[in-house]
Amino acid sequence: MTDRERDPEGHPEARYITDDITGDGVDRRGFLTCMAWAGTAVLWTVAGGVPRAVGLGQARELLRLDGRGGGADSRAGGLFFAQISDSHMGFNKAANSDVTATFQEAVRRLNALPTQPEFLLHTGDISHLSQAAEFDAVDQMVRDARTKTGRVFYVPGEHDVLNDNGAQYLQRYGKGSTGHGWYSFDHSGVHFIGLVNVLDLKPGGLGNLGADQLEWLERDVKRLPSSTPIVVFAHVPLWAVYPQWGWGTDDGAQALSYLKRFGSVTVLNGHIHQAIQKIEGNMTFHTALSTAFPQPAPGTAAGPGPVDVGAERLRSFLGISSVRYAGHPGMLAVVDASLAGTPVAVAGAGAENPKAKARQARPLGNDEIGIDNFSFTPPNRSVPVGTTVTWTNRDDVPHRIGSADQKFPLGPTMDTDQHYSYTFTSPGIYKYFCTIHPTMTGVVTVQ
Ligand code: CU1
Repeated sequence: MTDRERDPEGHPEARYITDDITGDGVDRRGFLTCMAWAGTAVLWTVAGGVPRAVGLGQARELLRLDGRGGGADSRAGGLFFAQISDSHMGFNKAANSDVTATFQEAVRRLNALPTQPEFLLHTGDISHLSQAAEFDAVDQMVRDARTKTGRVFYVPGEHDVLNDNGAQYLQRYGKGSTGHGWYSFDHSGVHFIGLVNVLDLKPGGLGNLGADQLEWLERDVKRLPSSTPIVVFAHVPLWAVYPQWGWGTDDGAQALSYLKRFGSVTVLNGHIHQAIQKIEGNMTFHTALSTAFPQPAPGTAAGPGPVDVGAERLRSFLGISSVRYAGHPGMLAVVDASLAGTPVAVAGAGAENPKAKARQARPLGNDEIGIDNFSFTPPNRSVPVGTTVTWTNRDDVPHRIGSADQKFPLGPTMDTDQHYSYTFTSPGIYKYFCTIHPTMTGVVTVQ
């Protein structure tokens, strides 16, 4: 890590990345990695491309979040909506043994907002294991969320398309969408675009949109005047948050290139379970908190994955976002609120998961490959012809073994402590990857 901590405005927790850590040429100056100060939330305003953080007290004044009405809101015909993400219904590990309760709390928080949102966006990982009962539970609970239109707009996360290439997701949530479930709609003069970047993932790659979706996107925005405010939402960040952990989208830059001419573009993502914001020109990028469990700040742990912060602290890591357009050119605001009503917390260095650690400490069998902290232990294995190799998932999230060049059958989705075995009967080099987290790669050499 070459990011240095500095304190731009006297906020001790503010941390900016000042150097380009990934070498992909993306300017990361001003990439804010922590928004954990200023009451329950931080609000950003953008004027002339210069981000300005204001405390919640000022935010209330500025954006009338106190619900007293009038003011900037009605004068400008503003739009207010809320984002919820990564509910992981069905998850029941140490990091959160009751994701139902925290989801219900998120709904209560939404219902307690001083202004009723027009609608909700859910940016994916609705379920943890793509089970029908998990989707049903969220569908049931989300009905209690009060919005002006009663609508919830979804995009899938990788956990929602685990076993069927997204067929079930599409059947449940994809009405009126194109391809694997992408779509756009207009509301209050804002053009919303829901993208799918969790399917057809390539070995060693990141999130993926694919040629069909890119073509559709280019066509979708062609007819719009550049003054149209745009909101793009997708599960995996469309920008390179931390590619080492798969937190980015391979062809995200191409998608964003179609939006460069627009005066106001807001990009909303989930997936990383923490609020990270970046502002680049007319584009604002923002990732949402999860309602289920936190994940570590980029590079502060052996890998991504659920962090057990203890039941007492959990709710300060979880939350919802609300987004408001005040209608002024270039002015927009995303506010994160934790379920605890306290400052949003970030799991930093030293964050760990004792149960996963203990599981991963077990010595591996002779022909066993461990899956620990989103990597293979060991990543390269040589075995004699006829060996049955067994992969064991020792993480708190599901993984799935796929051959990089279709030389052996796709394994099942493995939850914690589940296995996949395959007997290699001819010599060769067998490259494989996790089809859910494609940055995870390994090789079995059969001699
Ligand atoms: Cu994986």
